[in-house]
Amino acid sequence: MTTLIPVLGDQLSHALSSLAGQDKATCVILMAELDEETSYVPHHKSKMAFILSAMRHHAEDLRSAGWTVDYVKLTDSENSGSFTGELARAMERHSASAICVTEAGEWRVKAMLDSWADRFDVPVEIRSDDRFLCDHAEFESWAKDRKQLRMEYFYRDMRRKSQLLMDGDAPVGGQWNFDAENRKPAKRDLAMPQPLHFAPDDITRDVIHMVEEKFATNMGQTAKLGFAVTRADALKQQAHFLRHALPSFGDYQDAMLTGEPFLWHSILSPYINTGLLDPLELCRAVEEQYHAGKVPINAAEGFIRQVIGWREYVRGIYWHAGPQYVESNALAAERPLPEFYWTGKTDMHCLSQTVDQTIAYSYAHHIQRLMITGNFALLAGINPVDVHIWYLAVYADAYEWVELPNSLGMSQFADGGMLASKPYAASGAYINRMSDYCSGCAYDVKKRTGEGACPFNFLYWAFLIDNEERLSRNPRMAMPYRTLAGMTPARRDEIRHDARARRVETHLQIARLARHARDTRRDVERRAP
Ligand code: FAD
Ligand code: DLZ
Ligand code: SF4
Repeated sequence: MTTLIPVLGDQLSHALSSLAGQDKATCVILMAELDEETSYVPHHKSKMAFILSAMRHHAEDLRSAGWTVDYVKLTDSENSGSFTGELARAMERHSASAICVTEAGEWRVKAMLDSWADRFDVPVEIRSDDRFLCDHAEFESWAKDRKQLRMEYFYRDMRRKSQLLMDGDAPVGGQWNFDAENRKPAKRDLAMPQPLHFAPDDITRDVIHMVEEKFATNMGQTAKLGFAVTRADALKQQAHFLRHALPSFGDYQDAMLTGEPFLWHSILSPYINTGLLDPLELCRAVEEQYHAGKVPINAAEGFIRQVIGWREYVRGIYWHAGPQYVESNALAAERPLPEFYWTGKTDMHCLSQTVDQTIAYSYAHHIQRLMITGNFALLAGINPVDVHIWYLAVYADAYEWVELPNSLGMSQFADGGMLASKPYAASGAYINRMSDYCSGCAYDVKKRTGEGACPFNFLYWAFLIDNEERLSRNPRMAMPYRTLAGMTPARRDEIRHDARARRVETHLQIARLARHARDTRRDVERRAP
């Protein structure tokens, strides 16, 4: 009587629900590197190397803990390339009489898991993923009968539920949210923390070699790969963050600086999302730092809000919205993604900085993703599916459940406001306020139109003009639409003219890799459940 337990690449937790209460003597854990997973989008090389190496290390950890692990490598000649195919082969190898698995993190894989009960003639148990504070039923009951789903109210419930930073029924510090204090621009500082760099061991070197060989044309440089690939090392980065970066995390959460990809961010999302770190354990450690007087409330609350607020909320939205969420395109944006998203070759300094560091590290922090690459795509009217595929491919922490609501919902407003109350659209003035990018740019951030004007400026106003019908009644857009109303028709024409010219240029930059993204999109659509 053998129970087969498939463990997916984002389920690298010892406390995974499918392992709970199992008898190690009668179970075999199945882990598999799969063509299907390495190719559903053109993943960044570092993202792939990180996940595959973390999987191999986790398999070793599980063996050390007494589990039997059957591990199939990408290069194994019999590898069928799919979860279902590998499960079928393993069922035979082990004469398994039952399957137990933790639910999948996305619709595509959920459909696969749901098909197993019919496909295999043994009982299939799918357990819920208890690494989240809020399960599907709880989110549905929170969302039910609400006219608007807003993160802030959801977050307060999660604070009450977890009792993080609570004083009885009241929030510690007398406020739920200290975000207003978290918008300071940063200055270069010699004492700026840098994340730990973990040198590749033999396992990681093998994986890097395979990735470089098999995925030579994918984006990225594995040479700079410094991610932790074990829980032990991820815990070191967690401790390093708590000590060195968390105290200023709040103040500089929205800041951007040339040549500084990490600032005071945690760089923990790849570890949280694969399961190497436990989000609640991390939040309790952050709370402890606050109670020990080592970090201010705006840092502790700001960080905890990202994790039990935003992270849980976007997951709730992903499952609530259903598999067709990916097709939303409320602003009817249809232009393809410019090539510079893959190469970094653009004279817009904010964009080249963000894309270059993405190529180097498979990392950009939230405001770079939202207000630089996301904002540009929004203003330029790029098709949200192309944008989604890009974000899913390029970041080491990207899985559809967390990436899609952030890119399609938060940054592109393609869901028409299900997730965000207004589009995160901004002109160059915002970027200039929050970064030092503009001083090293070919464009003039103060110029709105004409030769040398910052493209974010005329694209911003053109975006408002183009979407007037859809957005002008949104109370949160009242201010910019009042300004627009004060513009003469000639001024509007000038803005439109510049935006059109820039979009023609954008079109000319579309090339091979953007086509690849479109092909991948078709592939994703074809395989959608
Ligand atoms: P920190 O700034 O240190 O924040 C701490 C933690 O809070 C993060 O590790 C993460 O777990 C959580 N967090 C913060 N903001 C969010 C958010 N909006 N949604 C979910 N969790 C959040 N995050 C992903 O984990 N995977 C993605 O694929 C992803 N795609 C994104 C795409 C776009 C367009 C945008 C705007 C945001 C996206 N985010 C995504 C959210 C956020 O940008 C990253 O979580 C964050 O940059 C990770 O870096 P960090 O660990 O240094 O985060
Ligand atoms: C992202 C990823 C990659 C690149 N490769 C694998 C893999 O080879 N095997 C695997 O089990 N998981 C991989 N993953 C993570 C999966 O895509 C993730 O577990 C699913 O999206 C389920 O949510
Ligand atoms: Fe970006 Fe415009 Fe500033 Fe250049 S001037 S860095 S394009 S915001």
